[in-house]
Amino acid sequence: QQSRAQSVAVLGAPFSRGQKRRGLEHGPKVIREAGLIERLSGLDYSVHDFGDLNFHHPEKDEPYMEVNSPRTVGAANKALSGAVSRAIGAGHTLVMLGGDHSLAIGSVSGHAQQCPDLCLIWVDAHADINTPMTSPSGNLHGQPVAFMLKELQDKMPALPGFSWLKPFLSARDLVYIGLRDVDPGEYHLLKNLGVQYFTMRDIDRLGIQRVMEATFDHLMARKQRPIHLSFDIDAFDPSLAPATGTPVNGGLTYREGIYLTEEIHNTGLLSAMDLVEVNPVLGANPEAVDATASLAVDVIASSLGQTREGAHVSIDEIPVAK
Ligand code: 4U7
Ligand code: MN
Ligand code: MN
Ligand code: MN
Repeated sequence: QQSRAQSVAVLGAPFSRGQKRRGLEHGPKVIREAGLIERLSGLDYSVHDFGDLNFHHPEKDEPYMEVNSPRTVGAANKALSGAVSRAIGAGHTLVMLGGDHSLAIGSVSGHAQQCPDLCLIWVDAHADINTPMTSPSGNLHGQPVAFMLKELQDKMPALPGFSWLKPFLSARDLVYIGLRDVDPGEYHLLKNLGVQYFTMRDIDRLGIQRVMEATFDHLMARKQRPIHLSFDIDAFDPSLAPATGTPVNGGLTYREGIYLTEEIHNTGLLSAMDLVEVNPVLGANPEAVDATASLAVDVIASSLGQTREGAHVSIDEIPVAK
């Protein structure tokens, strides 16, 4: 029997300025409408829905070097970081609903404030480790990991909006799963820093089960520690998660994604998670949006203990026939 935190905090972050398309700000709404709160309540948690953060956007936010909206993204993440830190400090397991993936800066840093020894599992088609100088797009949702890593401190310019943030994570405390679209600068960083990563090719070769074993062996080699799961819905194959901004063919199957999250739950160490990059505006039709949002709910529920076996809620005995 795994120990289970009794309370889950759900926090929406309706924010999309880490990239250029609109629609990601509606992510929290469509994930809730797909039944998230009911599903988590059915898992025997007390669910605290903290609602959606209210982000204030500065009026003028000129690009800094090639980076778009630095002040807006920096301020949103500062607010998110504080909210996440408070929720985790109050004893909740935190679920952050994005929004674009730049929000992981605030979410993981707020978590790290309460749990300095956390480790990070990043499930994504992309590595999101561009620095402002390597970024091909200038979009901050492709850069959040670079802001976290201590090893990259001297590679990061002082971006307006980010003076509140100090790098807090070591490269050895991070594992990627699902990569299949990595930029040249990112590949260089992954290799140079010796980051542990499993591409879709590695999943083809090893199978998701051995990938998960290797992930936990790497992260928990010395001791057990709290897990932050940052889940970008574009890790899934676009046939399953079409409503997202940067789809890449050849992604996770439904069963690989669910197995991955079941294994994370089974560690008993999940302390916070992000579910990001669900963009209802980019679905070709309502069915595509519903499929993507309901997949997001499945991922969250499975991370928090929903099982295919059916054992997530225990009953005392079967009623006797009358
Ligand atoms: B996401 C990209 F260049 N690497 O930096 C970039 F390919 O949060 C894409 O993973 C980033 O969805 C994708 O802009 C960010 C690009
Ligand atoms: Mn991605
Ligand atoms: Mn991402
Ligand atoms: Mn994306």
